[in-house]
Amino acid sequence: MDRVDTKISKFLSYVLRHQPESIGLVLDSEGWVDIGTLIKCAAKHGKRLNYALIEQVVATNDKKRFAISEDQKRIRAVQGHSTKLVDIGYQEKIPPVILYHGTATHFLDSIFKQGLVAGTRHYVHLSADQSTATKVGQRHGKVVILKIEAQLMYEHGFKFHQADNGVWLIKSVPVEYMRII
Ligand code: HQG
Repeated sequence: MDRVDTKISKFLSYVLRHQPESIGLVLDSEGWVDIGTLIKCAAKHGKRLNYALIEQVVATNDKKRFAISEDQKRIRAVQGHSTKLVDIGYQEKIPPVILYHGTATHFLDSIFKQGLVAGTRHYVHLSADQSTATKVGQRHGKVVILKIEAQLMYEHGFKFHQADNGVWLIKSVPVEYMRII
């Protein structure tokens, strides 16, 4: 992604995941919004977008954060939401034996008291591989990787989901299923 695309991706993340009301946008409960409406609302708030730019950002986005509907009319963020407007009905999915969570050392005391909690987002995000988890954790400080006993959790009745971009989602992870690598 070039610099312009990164700026657009950040803007789209903000309005499609967190603060749609900041530009007068209404998302449906699955997170979708009409692309024409998005372009109009963005323009009213000084952000010039057009369909081709949006399509390019969706196609080239490094983490495949967004999806365009089959009829090409609507767009949504595939995961990462905090807005209460959205509650995506993710399918349940059987996880691999192990998943990973990248975080920062300064969160560890709290994590080992409470377990992993979703915080402002709707889900705790887990990664299928350690290198992705490292990148996620580095955003917060000195990185530490937690190994999560996903299969065991699944056997114990925890529900796992996977967003279209591969990110694993779960509501929480109790302390007994994690250890530091
Ligand atoms: C931590 C990015 C204290 C948790 C990434 C994390 C990801 C606790 C932070 C996606 C805690 C939340 C999500 C507890 C969890 N006490 N801290 N009990 N439980 N935490 O950004 O997982 O670029 O909301 O470890 O790639 O870092 O936005 O979640 O460090 O996929 O597309 O609280 O965001 O994707 O931070 O990242 P975040 P995350 P995008």
